[in-house]
Amino acid sequence: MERNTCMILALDVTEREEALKIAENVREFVDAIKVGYPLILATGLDIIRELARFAPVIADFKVADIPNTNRLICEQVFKAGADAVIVQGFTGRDSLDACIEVASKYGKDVFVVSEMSHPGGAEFLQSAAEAIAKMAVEAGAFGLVAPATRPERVKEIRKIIGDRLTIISPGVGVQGGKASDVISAGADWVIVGRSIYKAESPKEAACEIAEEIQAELRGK
Ligand code: NUP
Repeated sequence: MERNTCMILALDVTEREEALKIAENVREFVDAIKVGYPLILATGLDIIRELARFAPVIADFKVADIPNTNRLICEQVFKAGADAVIVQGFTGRDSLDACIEVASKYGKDVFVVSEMSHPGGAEFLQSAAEAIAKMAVEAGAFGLVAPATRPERVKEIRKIIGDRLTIISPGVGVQGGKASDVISAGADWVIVGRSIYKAESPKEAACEIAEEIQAELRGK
């Protein structure tokens, strides 16, 4: 995944046509498109290949099962044409290893959730975030998912992992996070969903956030 705009579109719409139209409209402002259960359950796994025409696709399945089941899930995801998969870290090293093993076979990437961006993400998961981040480094993951709603936590996580992993950060816009803040805290990419796909003009909304990120990067 090339780092140009530093933005990933979270495409949580449930209509195929709408998904393709938004992806085409905003492609110049995003480095990847993240899809998850809403779109895939509504339209089928083939949507991954259709969207891959516009940008690399990250499959956000937050895979969280025993190693064998994780392996089976990741096989399906990469066979369907995804460039990366998002998995949970709390299930432990063996479960993560299974995902990384499959990803390596396909030459693809694994992102591990270290801490979630919603208020409940601080309830149980936050206390394990540092340990999950360390495990992700040791296991050879490509990156972490860390919350744009808590830039101070992204900073902490960045200190732990150094430059060994990339950080993709959801929670910008509707959840309250600000793109420039979390980029300045150490995230490599922001993930933006509703602020783009629900906007009157998704293209203008994406352009605005992309400009905010570029201004922040220039100021560094
Ligand atoms: O901690 C997380 N928070 C989060 O919002 C991990 C995620 N994967 N996400 C996803 O990012 C969430 O499922 C959605 O697809 C996207 C954020 O969307 P939005 O709040 O910008 O609409």
